[in-house]
Amino acid sequence: MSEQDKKNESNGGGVLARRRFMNTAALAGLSIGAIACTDKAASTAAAPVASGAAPAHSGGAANATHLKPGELDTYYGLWSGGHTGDVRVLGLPSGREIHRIPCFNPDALVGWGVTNESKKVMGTKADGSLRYTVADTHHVHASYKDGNYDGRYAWVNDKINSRIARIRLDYFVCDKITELPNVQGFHGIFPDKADPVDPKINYTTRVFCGAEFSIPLPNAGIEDGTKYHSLFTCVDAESMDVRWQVLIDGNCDLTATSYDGKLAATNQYNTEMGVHYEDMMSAERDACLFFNIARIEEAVKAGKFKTYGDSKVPVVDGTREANKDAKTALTAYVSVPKNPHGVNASPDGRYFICAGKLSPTGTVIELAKVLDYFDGKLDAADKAIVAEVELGLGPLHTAFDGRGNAYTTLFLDSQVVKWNVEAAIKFHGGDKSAKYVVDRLDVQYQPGHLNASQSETKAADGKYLAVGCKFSKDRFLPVGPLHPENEQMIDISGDKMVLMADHPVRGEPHDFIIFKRDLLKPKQVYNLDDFPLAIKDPKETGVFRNGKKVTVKITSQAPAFSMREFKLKKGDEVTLILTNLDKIEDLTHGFAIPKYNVNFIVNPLETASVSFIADKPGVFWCYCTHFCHALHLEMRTRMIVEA
Ligand code: CUK
Ligand code: CUA
Ligand code: CA
Repeated sequence: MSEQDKKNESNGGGVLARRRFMNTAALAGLSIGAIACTDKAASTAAAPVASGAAPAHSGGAANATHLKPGELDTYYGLWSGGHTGDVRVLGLPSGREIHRIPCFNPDALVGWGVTNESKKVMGTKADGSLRYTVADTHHVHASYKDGNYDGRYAWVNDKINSRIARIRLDYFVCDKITELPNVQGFHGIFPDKADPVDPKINYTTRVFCGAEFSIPLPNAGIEDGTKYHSLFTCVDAESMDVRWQVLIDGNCDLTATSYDGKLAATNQYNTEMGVHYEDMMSAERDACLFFNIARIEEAVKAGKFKTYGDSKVPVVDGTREANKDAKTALTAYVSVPKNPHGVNASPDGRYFICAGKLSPTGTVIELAKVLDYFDGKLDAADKAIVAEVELGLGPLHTAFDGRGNAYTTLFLDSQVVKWNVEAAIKFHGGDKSAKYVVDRLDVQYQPGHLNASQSETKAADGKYLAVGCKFSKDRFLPVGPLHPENEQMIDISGDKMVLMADHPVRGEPHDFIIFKRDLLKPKQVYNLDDFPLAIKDPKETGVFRNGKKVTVKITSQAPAFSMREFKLKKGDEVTLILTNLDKIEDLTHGFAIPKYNVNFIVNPLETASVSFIADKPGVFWCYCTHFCHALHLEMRTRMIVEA
């Protein structure tokens, strides 16, 4: 621990002299300076390695991420894939990447964006080509039942094109994508955990989506930013249709939901409605904006909404002006310090925590008091704040261990700070002897998200903490200008945090969740009936012609396709359907057509199809691209296109 850290601890962690935050004018320079400052980073690099090598409380912690060959991990991690538009599946504590689930972007391994089925999920233009091929995923969250993950679905956002993708966790595939209307910069995402009205519905039925950027509505080219608006969106968890939206003041960044289903919230860093960054940080405080879900749904039912442009989605009014009367308000704006980044729900169900980012503070909001406000029992929503304590520089995201402690990343300090929520509330209440900072750990470097095992569930178990460090600098072999990010695994089972491992990861993962492996029961073989186009018997295969429209039906069973050759005529409009009749686990085949830009796989008992114009005459060896058998190279069929 550095001298300064000792000093901080000795004064209860409340006064962070070195970290005392700068005034507005210095801020832009500070954050850029801190990012570029390799000196500071290098000088702190040695400490955690030493402490990680000799963990005080458990001799094996440093090796706890190492699994012997053949050993399985005990936790799943679902990681946002960042710009690759997919969701990465990790095993933890090893940090091994097991799978990638393509969602928003094409994927060459499985043929995502190549097959008709995946293109239908992704969305196409009139000419059949993909509507979008870039994405920026940040946040992955999964469906709940009784306050824990139920293994049905996970959702991930695409910030660039404002899309939400759903993943079926039985097959680990994306099955639906919805583009949100009326918004830009869809960022925060969180499923609800119960119904606000019906106690029998103790599972996820809605997913809330916050839009970060404000735009004119309708989106005409207007320069005056004071005319822009942001919307908070509710998507139906089953149909993936957009149920409703709320017009708000300010912006939506991240999203959190309460365990009773009554409240959702988003942190706002731009209550100023600035269009340039200095305007966005001009106010000393912004807000955590709460949504009263039951009242919003009542308002929608009662027809108190409008619509914008082509969208039929009902939009209710959640602006400050329209929600002054707490007893009827749909929204409550709780003032929190400067440009907060992140809002997280504590596993005991009592608090939402916002991190200050441009203020060195964490703010604890008591949900019972927010409900009191909506009942008209509290005159100002701001009174729901039960703690606002200094944590360190650049606090971003918070995770929980289920033992009353919160873990917050400090972007500028390159640290994780462990703090006790009840002690922070006491300290805030005037008991200056309450030491709420429990521990600090240097991480490498500039951490964004962190999450603990089961953190955002009632079953938070406080074993592992993963930290997504945005900069890796000197932690890996140099590979040119683009550095990987550094995902670090920390043992949080003791009082002191112990750094266990570094893992390089391709940018930009942002957020992730970690949960016990027995919460999922994935299937490893498909069911033929899952696919309307399935070819159930090799005898049904052949070339079926209807004028220029041709359907090719083919099956695969190692080491052969059901047809050794098939004939087409130049100009045919072809749909090729392939069913893999192998029903053995792990027996996947591929199907590539040279010069036709086709490659996709079919897993056991899966059916997939592709459509193309047979515009090039010749012989084309369609071959299996997935190593399946000793005769894998021999597994081919000839596509003969006659001129
Ligand atoms: S934002 Cu990325 S580090 Cu999308 Cu959750 Cu904070
Ligand atoms: Cu079938 Cu390789
Ligand atoms: Ca601001």
